[in-house]
Amino acid sequence: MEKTVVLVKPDAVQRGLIGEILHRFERKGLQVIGMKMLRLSDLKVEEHYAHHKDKPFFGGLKEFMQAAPIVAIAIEGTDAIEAVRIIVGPTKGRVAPAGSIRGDFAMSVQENLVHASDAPETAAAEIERFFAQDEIFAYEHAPRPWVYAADER
Ligand code: IDP
Ligand code: MG
Repeated sequence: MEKTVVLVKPDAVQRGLIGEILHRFERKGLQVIGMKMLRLSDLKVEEHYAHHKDKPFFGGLKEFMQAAPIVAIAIEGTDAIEAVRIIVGPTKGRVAPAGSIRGDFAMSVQENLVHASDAPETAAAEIERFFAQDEIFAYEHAPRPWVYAADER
């Protein structure tokens, strides 16, 4: 089982898409193991988007990410990092495939509704960044035997 992090970005919160986005992951069979609304501090945005810190768009990206609260969701499942990234779709909303969250609801590169961890190391760092230990819940996911074959769980 892998853990991963989704951030519902300020544009999605403003557009009333929190439920729609959460629903995409729930109905896939992924398990929600943590969820909270928060405002991103300067430190957290700078850490989170450190790979873009020197890009010309960083100032605008930071302002966008702090313009409204976000919702952080921790998700667990087999190969969850890859499964979640496929549901999210590629960065540029207007060319993201229909059926993905960005493909169905986004036109922008920046205002693209969701963040999803891209690798095991970033997923682990992002769980620590956004959740305290007691905000991540280990519990039996009742549908698991109906979602996975025994050798996939
Ligand atoms: P990802 O969210 O699809 O993983 P990254 O390349 O990791 O994409 O970029 C992180 C976020 O930074 C994007 O989701 C988007 O909001 C923003 N971003 C990326 N490239 C650009 C750009 O060229 N202009 C403005 N914002 C960008
Ligand atoms: Mg990324």
